[in-house]
Amino acid sequence: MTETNLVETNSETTFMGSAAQDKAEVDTTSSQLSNDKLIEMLKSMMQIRRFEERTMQSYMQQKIGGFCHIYIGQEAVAVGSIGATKPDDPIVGAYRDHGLALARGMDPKYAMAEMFGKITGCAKGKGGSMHFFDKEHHMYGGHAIVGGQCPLGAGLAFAIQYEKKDNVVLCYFGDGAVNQGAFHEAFNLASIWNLPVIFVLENNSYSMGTHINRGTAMANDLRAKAEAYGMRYAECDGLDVLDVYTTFKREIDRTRNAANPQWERGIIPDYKREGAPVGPCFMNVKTYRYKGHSMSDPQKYRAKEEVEAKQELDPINRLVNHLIDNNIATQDQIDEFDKAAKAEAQAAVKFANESPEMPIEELFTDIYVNPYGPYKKGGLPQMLQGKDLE
Ligand SMILES: Cc1ncc(C[n+]2csc(CCOP(=O)(O)OP(=O)(O)O)c2C)c(N)n1
Repeated sequence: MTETNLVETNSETTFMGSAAQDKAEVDTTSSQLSNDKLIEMLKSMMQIRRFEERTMQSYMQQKIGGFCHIYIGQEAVAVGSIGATKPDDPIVGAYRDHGLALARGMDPKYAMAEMFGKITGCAKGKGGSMHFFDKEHHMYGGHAIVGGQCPLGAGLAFAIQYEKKDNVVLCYFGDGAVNQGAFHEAFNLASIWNLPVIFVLENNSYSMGTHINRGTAMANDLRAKAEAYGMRYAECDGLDVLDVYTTFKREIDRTRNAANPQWERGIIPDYKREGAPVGPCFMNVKTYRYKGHSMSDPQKYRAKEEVEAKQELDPINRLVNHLIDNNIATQDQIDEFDKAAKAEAQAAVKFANESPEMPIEELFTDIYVNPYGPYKKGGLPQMLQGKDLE
């Protein structure tokens, strides 16, 4: 592995109340969330933040190999959007997938073990950071090919429509993906078939090191990309979990309701008729990642001041302020939640450390090998039978 590690791992956020964070406010006007739900969302964001800090530390200690993309800064996107789904609504995403998996309910132990390459990992340690998968929680993978998950999202939605279920798919991708062919093909099919899918752009402004304005035509008007396919478009503030939640709740409900009657009638809908709700939606969520593209990113493409300014709007601090200002939780309670999140992340590392390595035989399971393919005459080469490795 040739990656250089330039990310600081010792700097830790403290989650403070409003006195320390004047700028951090959340828009609560449209939110009708119960106090329990708000606290649940805070705990979920804290869980991701503390998990990711431990992930960075473990990476620096070389417990984790390969590429590793950290979700810090984007917690409100996963928590707000997934918080608005039914537990069996499928989700699928890109390689920046830790936050999505945790928000969907994956046990952090299995997530950490996956990155440590251990058999107890969510994909038996074979996928690593970029390929979390959790069928039980309807998390259909992190996918490393930029935009590759867009057709998968459309496919999952097609299956829902075909089986006349009332689920909605959330398909996540970064701003780099909007320039991929797969994105456009998926948009086209989703639109003409009125598929129940929300395409979620986690718009953190940067691809690896390229600002969206340098790499994407019409970057300031992404609505055009939805309009080109006759698709509904919506936006929300990805640093404000309540805005994310309420916007997603509205659009998920629209998608769910739009798809059902057409199944009943068994017809392809004339979804472009005026006022008609349409199934698929393109959701532009404006967010920010505080860390580099991956653990090996020296971040020379953006100013420190820019990152610091965004950190003033930290999504976790904003919700903390809201809870304290509205007497929903005290600072002491918040400290306790945070302590629990830290302990859980630490326990995940311990579990991953102590888990057994993947047995060598596992290298030959869960893969597709065609024994009648190029090896027809001589049978499988020894390597593929595992003999070279005995
Ligand atoms: C088809 C393809 N091309 C190039 C790459 C290399 N690559 C990995 S991540 C990335 C940038 C993607 O950025 P974005 O979609 O904005 O996601 P973010 O990392 O910001 O979440 C690139 C070009 C790839 N994985 N797949």
